[in-house]
Amino acid sequence: MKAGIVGLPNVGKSTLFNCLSNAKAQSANFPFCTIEPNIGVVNVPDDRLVKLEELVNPERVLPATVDIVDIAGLVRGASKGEGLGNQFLANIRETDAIIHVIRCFDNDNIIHVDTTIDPVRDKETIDIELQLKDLESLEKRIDRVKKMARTGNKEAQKEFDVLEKVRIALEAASSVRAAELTEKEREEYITPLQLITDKPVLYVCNVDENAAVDGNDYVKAVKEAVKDENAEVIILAVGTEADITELESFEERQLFLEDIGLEEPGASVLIRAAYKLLKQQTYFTAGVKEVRAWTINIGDTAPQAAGVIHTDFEKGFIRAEVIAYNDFVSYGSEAKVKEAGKMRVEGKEYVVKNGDVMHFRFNV
Ligand SMILES: Nc1nc2c(ncn2[C@@H]2O[C@H](COP(=O)(O)OP(=O)(O)OP(=O)(O)O)[C@@H](O)[C@H]2O)c(=O)[nH]1
Ligand SMILES: [Mg+2]
Repeated sequence: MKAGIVGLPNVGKSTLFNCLSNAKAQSANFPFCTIEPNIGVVNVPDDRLVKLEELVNPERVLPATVDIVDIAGLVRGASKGEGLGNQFLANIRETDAIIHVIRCFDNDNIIHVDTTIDPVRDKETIDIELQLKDLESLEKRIDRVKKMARTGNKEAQKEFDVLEKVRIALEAASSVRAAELTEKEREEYITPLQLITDKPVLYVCNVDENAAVDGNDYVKAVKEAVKDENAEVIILAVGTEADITELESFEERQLFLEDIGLEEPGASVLIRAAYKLLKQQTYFTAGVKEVRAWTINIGDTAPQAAGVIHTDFEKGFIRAEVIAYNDFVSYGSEAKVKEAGKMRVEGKEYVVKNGDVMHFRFNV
């Protein structure tokens, strides 16, 4: 699963990328510092994993991960080739969700490509570029479908009608995700096109240290502007958090965070939100060798969940032994859960629940 970071140049995208991932991207105070995309793997922070580690005391712990892609900044005209962002929009098209970074801090020393600080304008600039890019992809498809529809192909006519609806929405500067379509129409005709503004989005307001907890007027304006989008807005002091990640010890980092009024890094909150945005959930395996979080789609069955570990587990699936996370924690160990008769045996149809601790039985 992959999330892509978009935004104007010099708003803190690479700095954010560096807060999230161990891969270090170059970040500097000039527009278009990033040219080649940076790709990093980010651990998804999960308190349940910490708890399971305490209880099981395994040799190692492996968290769930999300891939993050940081691209060049987009500017007005990017969809038509301005700046550098356009050639990298392809990298964004391959992602599953968008993290849109918006500058919400004043600082005369940090160059803004459009001179003044106006987060709502900036957000619209980016939206419009992404929408124009989508329009371009959509029109290519429309051309083809139109020809098929002319020959009397009923299916093509149906598709054409749906595509037209979306084209009109895009031309009215609305994103694809906001277009009024039935789930079936979207799934059948729109999802395969991988349109950028169809992907779920999360807004990150990059603020100064003193606004890290409550935000500021810029954040208020962004929230007001997106209130109908049903999208999450996260406040993050990106520059400060980048400084914090440079500190050596956990204690030092914790002290610094407390100092600015945070219990945990905003970057952790962001990653969890992205994970949720990707409609992912976690189940665990908890053995003495390894406690591990596995990523599955919400709604996946037990064999599908087993398949994430190994395809043989799915093919040869016999049954799953399942302990609800809360039972594992309240009884304290697998043995005690079994004693209490709280371990369930589930078959092929079982839909895995978030936090299930699982063992699979299979034939190879
Ligand atoms: N004051 C302040 N400066 C910041 C903050 N976040 C980033 N910066 C600075 O802004 C400059 C640009 O940051 P980058 O992360 O390189 O920006 P970018 O969005 O990746 O820029 P491009 O790659 O050029 O598109 C750097 O000098 C950062 O140190 C912040 O929250 N506050
Ligand atoms: Mg950058």
